[in-house]
Amino acid sequence: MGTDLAVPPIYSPFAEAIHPLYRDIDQQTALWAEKFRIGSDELRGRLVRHDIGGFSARILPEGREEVVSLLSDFVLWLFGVDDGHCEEGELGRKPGELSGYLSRLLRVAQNPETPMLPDDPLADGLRDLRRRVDHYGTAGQAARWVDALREYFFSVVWEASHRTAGTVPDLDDYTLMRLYDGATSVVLPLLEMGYGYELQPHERDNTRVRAAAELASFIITWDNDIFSYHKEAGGKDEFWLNALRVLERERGVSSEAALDLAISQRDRATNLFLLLCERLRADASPQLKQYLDSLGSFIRGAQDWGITSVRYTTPHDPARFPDAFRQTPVDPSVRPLGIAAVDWWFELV
Ligand code: 3E9
Ligand code: MG
Ligand code: MG
Ligand code: MG
Ligand code: MG
Ligand code: MG
Repeated sequence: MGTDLAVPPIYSPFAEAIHPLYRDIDQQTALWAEKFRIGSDELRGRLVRHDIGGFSARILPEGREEVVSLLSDFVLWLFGVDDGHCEEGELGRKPGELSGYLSRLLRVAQNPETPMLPDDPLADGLRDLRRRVDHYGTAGQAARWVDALREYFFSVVWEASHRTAGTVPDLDDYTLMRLYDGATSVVLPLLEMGYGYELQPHERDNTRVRAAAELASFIITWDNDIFSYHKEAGGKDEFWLNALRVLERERGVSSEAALDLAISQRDRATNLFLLLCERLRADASPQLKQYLDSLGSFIRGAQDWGITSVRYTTPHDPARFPDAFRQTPVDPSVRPLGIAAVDWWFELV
């Protein structure tokens, strides 16, 4: 059974929006998962009920339908890796073998024609995803996508080493790992492809733009840790990583107090994100403005999906969730988080 921790309404200044074809997209993703036989039959049966199509339709509410569909299939594929191999599978406790398998998958993403991993459903699904990334994106965006997959894979190997040793990282390490192991950075190239533009490298790699993207990852994964706490604390596995659990251990506090701390941290990150975006918009290209809007849609989409998907509400053992969001932060400050890896964000404004 999950915990009884009650999650209060959290602060979201972003508008709710969803692509009108969300139902079709969700159904197509179920067919795609079946065609490629992603995950075990049991895992796939669960994943296709999680409204991943609705999640993707919220991330790209006015995006090109084919790219929303590509994103939806890709997110399901990511859960095939994250649930299927890392959190619920044997490789999650064998970091060396996991890194070998993920390196082979990465080669398939990079060179889909490579005759590696024959008859591996995740590899076959990845070949299909790569073909569509090539079709809807540029060569540069495809390369960014492969690079982002590498950083996600690298972080889940780190996670697997903690799982193997049964150790919970400190807040500094957890925050750094979480920027990547929530698979948020792999979605970023699809934000561009969804609206058919390509950011110039000097825009995308600008320190403040990168900070805005990292802040979005932080907010999305901290919110996920808040909304998935019930599922994760109640799961079969004794080992699970979550910001609340890290805070409970590091500060020696109750889960209620850890929730308050996590909310203060994600509020401060949200305040800073808004401030940074406002300053960036002052002299941004239309493409950069769209990108910043998409980061907001990604944050809001993850929030709406987080409080509604049965993945997190777990109707057989209901999580105590809010049914709406707050218009004002509980913590209105932009005080640095005191987390070594990310405090530089707060020096940018
Ligand atoms: C998220 O962390 C794991 C990713 C692989 C999920 C795929 C989702 C995205 C790419 C979009 C980002 C969305 C998030 C972080 C929800 P975790 O804690 O293992 O996810 P879980 O659903 O199990 O709580
Ligand atoms: Mg579904
Ligand atoms: Mg995970
Ligand atoms: Mg998980
Ligand atoms: Mg192309
Ligand atoms: Mg989670």
